Amino acid sequence: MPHPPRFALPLAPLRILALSLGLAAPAMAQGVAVEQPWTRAAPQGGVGGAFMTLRNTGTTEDRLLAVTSPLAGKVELHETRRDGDVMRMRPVDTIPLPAGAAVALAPGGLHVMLIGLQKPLAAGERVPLTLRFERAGAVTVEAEVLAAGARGAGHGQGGGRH
Ligand SMILES: [Cu+2]
Repeated sequence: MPHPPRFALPLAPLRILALSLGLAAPAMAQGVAVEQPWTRAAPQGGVGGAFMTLRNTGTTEDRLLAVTSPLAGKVELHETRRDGDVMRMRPVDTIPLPAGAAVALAPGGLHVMLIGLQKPLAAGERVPLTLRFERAGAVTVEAEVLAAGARGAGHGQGGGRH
């Protein structure tokens, strides 16, 4: 005889709670937190920016040295600079994280550039990113894929998850 439905019902809220906790908890290692990583839907072989906030909660300066992803052939650290009327991206060697600072990687500014995507990125998927810091070491996070053209991972964006 099958279980009455009332035994199955509590599982759904629990699963939603677990998903929410997974989204809210920043990945952290020795004083560096990686908060709200996100990227955008993009075609296979394409490029895409990945964005997040890097928070140095320690008392010593750290630096983001490099990022890798199993879904990108190459990953670079980029800054965006105004050049006359045009915004241009160019690679930077590292991204400094002063003690106590929160550094925003955001559209129009510093960002992680995913180059040569191994597969299409669809909204709702997750992209593993491993960030390597000079002091904090490696931190792996999963960037949430938002819709193409999304401007941020804040409230009210990302297609109804919140
Ligand atoms: Cu770029």
